[in-house]
Amino acid sequence: MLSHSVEEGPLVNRFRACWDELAPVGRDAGSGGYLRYAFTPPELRLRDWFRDQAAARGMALTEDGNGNLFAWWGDPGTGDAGSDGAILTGSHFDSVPHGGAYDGPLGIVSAFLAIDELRAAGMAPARPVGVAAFVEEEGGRFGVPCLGSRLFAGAIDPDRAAALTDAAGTTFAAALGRRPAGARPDLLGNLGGYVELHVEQGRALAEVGAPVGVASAIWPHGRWRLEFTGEANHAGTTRMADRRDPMLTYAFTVLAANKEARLRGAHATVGRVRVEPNATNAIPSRVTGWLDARAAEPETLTELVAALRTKAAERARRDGTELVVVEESATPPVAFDTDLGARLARLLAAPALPTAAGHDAGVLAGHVPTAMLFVRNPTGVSHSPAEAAGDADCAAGVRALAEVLAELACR
Ligand code: HGY
Ligand code: MN
Ligand code: MN
Ligand code: MN
Repeated sequence: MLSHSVEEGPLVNRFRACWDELAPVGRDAGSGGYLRYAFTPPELRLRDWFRDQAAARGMALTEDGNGNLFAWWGDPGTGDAGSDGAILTGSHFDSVPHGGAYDGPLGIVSAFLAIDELRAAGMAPARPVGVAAFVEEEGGRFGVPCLGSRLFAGAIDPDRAAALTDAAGTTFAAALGRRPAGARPDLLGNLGGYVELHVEQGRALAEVGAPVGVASAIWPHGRWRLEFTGEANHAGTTRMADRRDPMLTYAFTVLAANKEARLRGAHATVGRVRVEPNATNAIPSRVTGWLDARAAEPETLTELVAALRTKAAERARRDGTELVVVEESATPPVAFDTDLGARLARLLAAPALPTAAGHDAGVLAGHVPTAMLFVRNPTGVSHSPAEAAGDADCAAGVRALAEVLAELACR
């Protein structure tokens, strides 16, 4: 059993050395946030870093034809290994625009360092241990979150994924360089569990004074594209009574989303909008907004979105505009494997906490026993340059992940 007394100093220094390598990759000098979109130069650089880390450890590297990378400690078997299957850990490299440094990469760096800790403690894998880098977790380039893990798990049609486009019209298939392979039951069937380490995207651990926590659940959540269509016209010569201005209906809908969410203790955000033709002196022809809505219970989420659609449709009629709502992605409630979660909470003497953030673990949880570890974030802020995690807490996260991998996969 890996001793708890792994000295902070050397492990913190190893973490910091790793972290300093990645810190400049994709960092925006202006905001201090990260621009790491799938298959763009910064993310490709991180993929190279992943391959180098695997090679430096003599770990076999596999790719699944969907853009996901896997590095293996122990021979990655194939076929249905059932509960004795491989244990996978890891996370994602991509970021939201100007996102934080830790959301994603922390899970991958911690996985490699945890394997180093296990090897240094003289351990060997009784079951293959894999490190995953799942592509397009944020949906920041192609619009569907957890795209890589959804493809891997067969949770999205590969043809739909292939045709997704970025702002420049490049398809996912073009960026990937092939039609995505889609579901990989040969790999998935070989997994006996998935444990993802992630920076906490909130302040619960800071408030209870714990460096590491275990996830108990992920709130159901989804994304809806709201297309408001009106009539383009001159901003100066068009009388107010003659307008069919979609910006009005859009603005009303954003305020209504906020109100309806607060009424239900749910979360609703419209953080992304596109205006056409987007001219100061032209009434828009169309305004497209993306709703991100989440709630602790699926019924609450369904009710929130239904109420919003009704209110927005009524307002559209009043404004003489049209509204089309398209669900772009939906994530049902994720209940992590309770036995595994309880086992890890006991093993680590760590608190269990729910999250409203989506993760690749939320996708894998539908297929293999899955758990998540969180590392304290003193600011509690995420999807922002203000996201933070202390080196000592990150080292504690590495140690915790090493304990978990020792417990689940080593002898
Ligand atoms: O959006 C999310 O919840 C996650 O950070 N991708
Ligand atoms: Mn994120
Ligand atoms: Mn993340
Ligand atoms: Mn003019």
